[in-house]
Amino acid sequence: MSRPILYTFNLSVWSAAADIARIELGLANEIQSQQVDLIHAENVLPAFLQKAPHGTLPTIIDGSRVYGSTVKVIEYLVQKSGKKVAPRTQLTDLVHGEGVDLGIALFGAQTDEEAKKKAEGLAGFYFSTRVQKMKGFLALPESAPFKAHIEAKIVDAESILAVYHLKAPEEARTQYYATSLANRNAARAMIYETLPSAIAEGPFVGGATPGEDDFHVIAWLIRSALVSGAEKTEQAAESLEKRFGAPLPEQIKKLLAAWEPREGFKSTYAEGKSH
Ligand SMILES: N[C@@H](CCC(=O)N[C@@H](CS)C(=O)NCC(=O)O)C(=O)O
Repeated sequence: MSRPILYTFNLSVWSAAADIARIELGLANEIQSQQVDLIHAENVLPAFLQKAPHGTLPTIIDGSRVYGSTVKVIEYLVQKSGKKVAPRTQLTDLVHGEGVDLGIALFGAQTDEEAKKKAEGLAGFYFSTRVQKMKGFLALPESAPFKAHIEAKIVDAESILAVYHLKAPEEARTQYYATSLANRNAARAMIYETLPSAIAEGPFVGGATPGEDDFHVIAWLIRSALVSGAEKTEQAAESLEKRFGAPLPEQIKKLLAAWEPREGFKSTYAEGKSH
């Protein structure tokens, strides 16, 4: 029988949670990892959607079974490893919550000026490349069953590009900026209140070693640090403090420090680069 495959992308935040877990749980040989390039919209290729109709990363395919969300993927990895890992709590749902969505954190803007900068930067490149690719996929006969799915993705990406290029109506831009600001405030509350109060003895949420929550939490934290300007993971604490204007809670500093030397963390954030 073929080995299970974990589909991930080395710039995707939720893929990072699964990549870290795969290594930390000792499954490097048991589960193959395969890259799906999100910049080139490979998750919307009909060949991928045939296997994984939800079309998001991470995804695990094991025989006829498809695990199509980060929660399901990590739960699967924990079970597969047979290791004793602290089970996930409500915290996992909280870091996946809409209010602290990392897409909004990364692609958001709070003013016209910021939106224009996004248009010229990686975010603008990301969405325009994807739109171009997805329009190409629509022309493929094998895309027919996925037409509605692909069209909806194009509409989403184009609406963000319209904000970036200040072509969206003022009302839509104001709404986008307000959502981005609310996201920033919710992220602050997560880092300064929710996460520290969920850590008991530490350094991990799960205790002395990472629990199921930890794989989700560390990926969320490193992405939040990247949004704060931390290109390297070692800059995470400093850049979060700068962005939020307050010293980080000790629990968060200790959590970040405890992850740095771990194999799953080092292999996922290769050369110490955040994503
Ligand atoms: N709630 C989902 C979100 C997964 C998700 O949105 N993944 C992103 C990458 S971090 C993705 O696949 N984006 C591409 C897309 O939506 O087209 C989960 O936890 O699995």
